[in-house]
Amino acid sequence: MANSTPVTSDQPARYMVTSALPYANGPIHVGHIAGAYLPADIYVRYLRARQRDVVWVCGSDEHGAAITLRARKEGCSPREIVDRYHTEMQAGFAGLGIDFDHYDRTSAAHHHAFAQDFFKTLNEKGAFEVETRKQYFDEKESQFLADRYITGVCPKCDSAGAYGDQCEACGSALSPEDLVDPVSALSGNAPVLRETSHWYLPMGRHETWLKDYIENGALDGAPHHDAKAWKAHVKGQCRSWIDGGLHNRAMTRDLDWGVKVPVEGAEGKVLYVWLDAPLGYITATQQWAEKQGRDWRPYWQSPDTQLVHFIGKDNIVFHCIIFPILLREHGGYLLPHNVPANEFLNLEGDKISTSRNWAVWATDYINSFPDRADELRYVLASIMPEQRDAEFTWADFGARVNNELADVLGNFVNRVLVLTSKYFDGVVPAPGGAFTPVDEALRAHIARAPEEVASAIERYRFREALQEAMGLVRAGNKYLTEEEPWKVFKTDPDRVRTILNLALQVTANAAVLLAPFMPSVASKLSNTLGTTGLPWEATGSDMVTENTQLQHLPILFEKITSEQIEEEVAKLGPHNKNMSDALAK
Ligand code: B3M
Ligand code: ZN
Repeated sequence: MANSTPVTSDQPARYMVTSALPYANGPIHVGHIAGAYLPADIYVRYLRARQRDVVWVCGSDEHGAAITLRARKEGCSPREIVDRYHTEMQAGFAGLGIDFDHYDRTSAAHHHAFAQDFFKTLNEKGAFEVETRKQYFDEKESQFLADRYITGVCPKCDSAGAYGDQCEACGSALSPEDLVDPVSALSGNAPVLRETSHWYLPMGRHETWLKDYIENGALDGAPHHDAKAWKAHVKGQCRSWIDGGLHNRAMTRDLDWGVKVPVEGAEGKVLYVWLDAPLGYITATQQWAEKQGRDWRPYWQSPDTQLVHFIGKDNIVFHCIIFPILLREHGGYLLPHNVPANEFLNLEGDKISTSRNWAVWATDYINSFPDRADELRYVLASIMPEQRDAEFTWADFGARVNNELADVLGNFVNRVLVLTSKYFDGVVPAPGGAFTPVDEALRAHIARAPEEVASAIERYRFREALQEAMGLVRAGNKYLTEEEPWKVFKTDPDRVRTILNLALQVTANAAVLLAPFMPSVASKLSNTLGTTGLPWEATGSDMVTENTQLQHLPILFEKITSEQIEEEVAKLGPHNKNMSDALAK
């Protein structure tokens, strides 16, 4: 971002923020949003509001078996699949106000070139060991089976349908040979073993520094990041993966869709998608820099940059172990300072599933509730699976919109504006006398709220941050109800001037504190109060200027009806022809 505030000693000079590159093999749903995108959007909007130097990139992950399998099912090319979903996913993000600085795609030529160059450097530096091993092979399809081409029972949690590279049920990263009763996802047959050569990453070489990096936040004996700031479940998953043995992991695949391996003897092979995709963060930053006429290097290579990856729990070891190994082996790159992975969001008592159409699709929500992205953002932030899995239900969505947004925030703002209009023609009154202890208590709440929200956001505790911001609104609501300006006006209009001035100050402060969560609602409020553009640093005290003419504000939140809830629940499941057909082909 442009000019940032002066950097204090405990602040990084700049932030490099990424969100997991979604596979371009299906639309975006609320599980994606609550996992890796909304938390990052809240974090980055907050940093922008504080005028920090931050870049946030993402992009479509367009290689990997999931895409080629879908292309095969639909009888089309992988290119057609990725083009469709690259466009559709961006529409879903945009519709929910997910505002990346740049959204790229890994099928782009610039990404292939960079990834190939990165691989060549690793290979020249001896980062790999070429091994010939027996690998599962589908004789009917005459194709080797890796990653999602092979499924079986997860050895860690006994779930069926685990993939060759990870189990979506428990998030464990696997290898095909780990699977119990493996089956080819292509022919359904039991695979045979056949020899093939690949470039393996000998991860065991890196165990010592990795343990220090993850457990102590240290690199080469020097402090790197605050290990205590990493989520316990993230460190826990890394610990068990390391303790389970850091086996050599193939970084190439026998496939034709992907980044071609750029070395002799690798004909017919492509880069493993989990080598290629994380490099997409760097190539997306390069594209951003090119668009902006900026230099990308400080964001990935300067030690005074804070590198943060927002992901779901099934991507933890790829971001905390494999990608750091690759970056360190290559040399010259930062390693992540935090990877605040979220857990999973479940839906109406079941796991979200694209193939079973058990999902709330971003574009569907936008069509059903136009211009109401902020309500979904509010509810997802309120239930965000930060430390454990969470549950989205349409009944809870309706209850939170009605009882929290409409009845607390909407009601408070409406009363303040209606009363100011009724008693002072919509012009902001100056306080009409000395503050009472109750007034001072509210002013103290206004003063401490920004730091409470900021501290929670900077610790990636977005639910807590939202509660603190809404706590200020609740305090304003309570103040208005207890001070009863409508009863006092006849006898003491000056008292009402004070009450409404303070209530307006609460509204203006809440607008800024809520902006990372509900950007559209926040800008409507600021516009009404004449406080548009005031930065985060303006919060904590008076923001609304007396004698300002307040602008009209329509009702902020229409109530959600039980019919609407029933209609949305009825959409779930494979029976919903239009969506499930599109997805389950
Ligand atoms: N495409 C997302 C997933 O596992 C995966 C993330 C890549 S981030 C570099 O669903
Ligand atoms: Zn499992």
